[in-house]
Amino acid sequence: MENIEKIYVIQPIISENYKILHEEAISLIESANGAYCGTSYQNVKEINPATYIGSGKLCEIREKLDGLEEITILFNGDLSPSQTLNISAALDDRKVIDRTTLILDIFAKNAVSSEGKVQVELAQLKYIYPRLKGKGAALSRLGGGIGSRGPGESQLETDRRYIRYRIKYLESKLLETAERRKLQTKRRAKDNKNVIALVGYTNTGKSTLLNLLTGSNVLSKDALFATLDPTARKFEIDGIEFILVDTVGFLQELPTSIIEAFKSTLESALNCDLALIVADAMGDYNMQIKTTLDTLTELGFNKPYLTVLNKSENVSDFSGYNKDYIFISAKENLGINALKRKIKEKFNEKYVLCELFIPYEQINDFYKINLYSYEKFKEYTNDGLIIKAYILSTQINEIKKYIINNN
Ligand SMILES: Nc1nc2c(ncn2[C@@H]2O[C@H](COP(=O)(O)OP(=O)(O)OP(=O)(O)O)[C@@H](O)[C@H]2O)c(=O)[nH]1
Ligand SMILES: [Mg+2]
Repeated sequence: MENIEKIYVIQPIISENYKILHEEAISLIESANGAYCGTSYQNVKEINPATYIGSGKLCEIREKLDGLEEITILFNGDLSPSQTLNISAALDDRKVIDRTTLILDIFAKNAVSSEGKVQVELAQLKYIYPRLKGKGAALSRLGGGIGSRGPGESQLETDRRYIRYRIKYLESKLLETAERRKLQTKRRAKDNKNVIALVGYTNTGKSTLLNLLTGSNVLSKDALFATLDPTARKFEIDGIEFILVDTVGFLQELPTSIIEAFKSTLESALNCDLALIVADAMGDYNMQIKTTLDTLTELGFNKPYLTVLNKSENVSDFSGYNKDYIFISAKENLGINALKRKIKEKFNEKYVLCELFIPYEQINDFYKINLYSYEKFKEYTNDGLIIKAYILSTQINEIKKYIINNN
């Protein structure tokens, strides 16, 4: 069994949301299989360029931890390479990691697909590269445990030139996959596949919802960043087929190196026809929705979306919420029909339900219609075919002459 690493948190207080950031740090530690063992808070009015927080506070922390062996320090913010080294030196040479390193570590632990692994390795190398300038101490400490897992591990001891080369290589590999993905998206668009993307803050229940809607069994668990690879599954609402895509979740202040690395996977979800932005009704859903929308905007997202508040099984008073939110509980299977109705409403702008009569002489036209319709009902009569189907509204003109009923 893996040795459980004890992690002590230094929480700088810079903005009002430090409490949520701290709670998230504890979840991140658990998601990395570490054991949280305490926190020192520090007000930061001005960042100390050498050590971020003041040296007096570092002395205090050193004394507090005195005699305790094998404790890793998580600085819950972003440190420069020299700050990492200086803090480590001030704390009896303990191992110091920052928030990005911890997040990258979880990504490395959870990456399954080869593309996911490439993306994580790239983000790790890009993060580590400027840090290799430091003293040998930084490198020797990357020997194992949290902050140094993952595909990049064996490369960490080698020189910067190799890492530069490796970054180029991984980037070109990702470009190839991105091209393939573009083709797949084009093909889906050509087949008029309706793609719905599940996006939102991490741990809000996106994968649980995917499992419920599509009868699948993808990994869902109480951990941050359980899902890294996009998963696509089919499901139907009243005979219309949809493809539901589950993706990596977001977190406030997610390092840009990670967003950059996962851009191509996220883009495939962003090429959807509709996005479901999932948030936690019992959590800080305003922050979650804002973080999600901000990240999506950064990625050029401009598709219609519905906001879904999950985990709402215990919500009794809905008056404080925005009236456009759709409340569900993916775990308790509540509100799912209403959600499906809303999804269909969105797509109704795209489809018209029609009844058509096609004489057998023109039966070839039926096969054309088939390409862009969803059939509900079909009957072969003496003179021709009667079908009831959802037809793409953009294609209605082509088959106008066959319509006998249009509602
Ligand atoms: N109480 C409650 N818990 C839920 C509900 N839906 C999901 N969960 C739990 O929330 C946790 C996270 O669920 P996931 O489906 O893995 O969440 P996710 O958004 O896919 O998370 P990541 O992939 O890690 O970003 C799991 O422990 C689920 O069992 C719900 O409706 N109510
Ligand atoms: Mg998930």
